[in-house]
Amino acid sequence: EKKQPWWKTAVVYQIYPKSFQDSNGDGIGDIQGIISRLDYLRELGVDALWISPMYCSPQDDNGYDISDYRNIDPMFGTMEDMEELIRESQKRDIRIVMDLVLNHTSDEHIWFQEAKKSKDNPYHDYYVWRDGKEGELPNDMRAVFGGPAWEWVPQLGQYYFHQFSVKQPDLNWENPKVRREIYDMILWWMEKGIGGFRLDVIDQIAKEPDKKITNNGPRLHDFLRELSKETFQKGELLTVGEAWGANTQNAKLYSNPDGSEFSMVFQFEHMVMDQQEGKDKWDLVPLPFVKLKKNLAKWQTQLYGCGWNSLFWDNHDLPRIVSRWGDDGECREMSAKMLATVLHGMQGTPYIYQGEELGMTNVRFEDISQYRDIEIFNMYKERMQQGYSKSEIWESIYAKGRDNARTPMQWNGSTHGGFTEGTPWIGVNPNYRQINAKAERENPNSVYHYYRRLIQLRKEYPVFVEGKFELLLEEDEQIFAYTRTNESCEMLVCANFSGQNVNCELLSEWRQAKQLIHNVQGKLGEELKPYEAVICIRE
Ligand code: TEU
Ligand code: CA
Repeated sequence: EKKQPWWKTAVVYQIYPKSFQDSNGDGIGDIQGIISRLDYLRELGVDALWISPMYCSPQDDNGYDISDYRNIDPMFGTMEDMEELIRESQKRDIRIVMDLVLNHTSDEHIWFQEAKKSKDNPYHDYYVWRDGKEGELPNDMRAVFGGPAWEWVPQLGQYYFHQFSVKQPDLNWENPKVRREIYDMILWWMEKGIGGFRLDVIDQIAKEPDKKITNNGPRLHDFLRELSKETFQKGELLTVGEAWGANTQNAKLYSNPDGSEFSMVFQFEHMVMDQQEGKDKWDLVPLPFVKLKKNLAKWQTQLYGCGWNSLFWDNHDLPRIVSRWGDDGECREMSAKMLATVLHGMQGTPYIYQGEELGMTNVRFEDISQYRDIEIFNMYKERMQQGYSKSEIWESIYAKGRDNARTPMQWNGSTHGGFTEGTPWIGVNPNYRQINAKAERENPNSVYHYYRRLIQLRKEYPVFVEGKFELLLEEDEQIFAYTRTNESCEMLVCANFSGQNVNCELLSEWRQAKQLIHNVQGKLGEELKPYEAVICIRE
């Protein structure tokens, strides 16, 4: 029998390097900064670090616009620093998962610089071009960050296609030479001892703009199988595709246990539920809680035995979960622990986004100039022109702006939260004096120690990894409860997702069971307190 791949028992921690730890006072997080915090991460107990892109980049989209895949941006350090990070992590049994952006490059990448010189340049066909006339776009497709998806290049009399910013031209995956370049680059990183890859917007590589197809193009899974075979399958890697277009059907291909594509996929069905259907993420509606539970349950049951889930609430594109679906005021600690409990109790590989383990919150800057994200700027401009009210736009930014997740990591109560001795590239959340890693580590009842315990439990009890999932109290408007079961035990995860006391009959059956973790001191009562959460087990 094949032994279980390491990533099935792993917990991954995501680092947004620009905002994690600055080591040289320039206000920007860097590789030496990460190295200096490895002991913290080791203490937390995580097995792998997914680090957002650190390759050379003009930083139009914070590194998701790569100008050289084989070099580290000087802002983050050198290749020697990177190799040191890999070695130092290995010493602590932590693997490095790199972010790979393969759908597009920066317009400053040498391939694009060449490509736009002439139509017969050998690199021209590395990108997606259409003939046309100035002002007459090939079609009306829009870019994710606003504006048309086509950009005119006068000297060629052609448009290039970009699903993201103008400075992120799409690569042409139809061209076998492009694919080969990418495979060689990946193999080169694998030789350096990389433990895995997160593949940015991977469901968008097989675009067919003439048919207005962006994600899930007809050739997508052929491309992915080839990619995997030529690269990942030569190692024991954790690979996770980011796919906003994933559903439970295609997720079984992405995460096929035969290893033909990836280890797992990031899917977002549960992340778009608090927006108006058919509209943008900025168009807010309250979270439909019952729908959320049923959706997560669907992923748990449909992938059981034939796929693998990634479990996450947060990343660098999403608001802070405690502000989003918990209560970042009075019940901040309780609700942060509750959210962690229901997530880490499920089957899959859990991801923790930097600061989530401290219960870090969204930020409310007062002036647009304090923000840094291109997506926020473009939305602000567009919606101002479209006549939205200022207050409506600000509520959207406060609720969903990507900079909520990108303010610096809060290490301690000193100036700028211990993130930098200089001026941070984006402001620190003013609540760093209360919420920071030092305070959390010193307090045994903190969110941080609760996360540590959850991570340990996953290592101690195989039922976390293999147990079958069953949703209980499906229609309940406040309680999120489910069991996980294997041959030797049954485990209950039960949480109050609301700020009210709620009666919970279920608990009487479990009162004698062993409590593995509980965010309230003492025994289980008849009712759950606001955001109370517990995991118990019967062996
Ligand atoms: O994000 C994919 C993506 O589609 C996002 O732009 C998403 O729609 C948006 O953030 C929701 O607000 C990935 C990266 O995670 C993101 O940081 C990059 O900007 C994007 O790809 C382009 O590379
Ligand atoms: Ca720095």
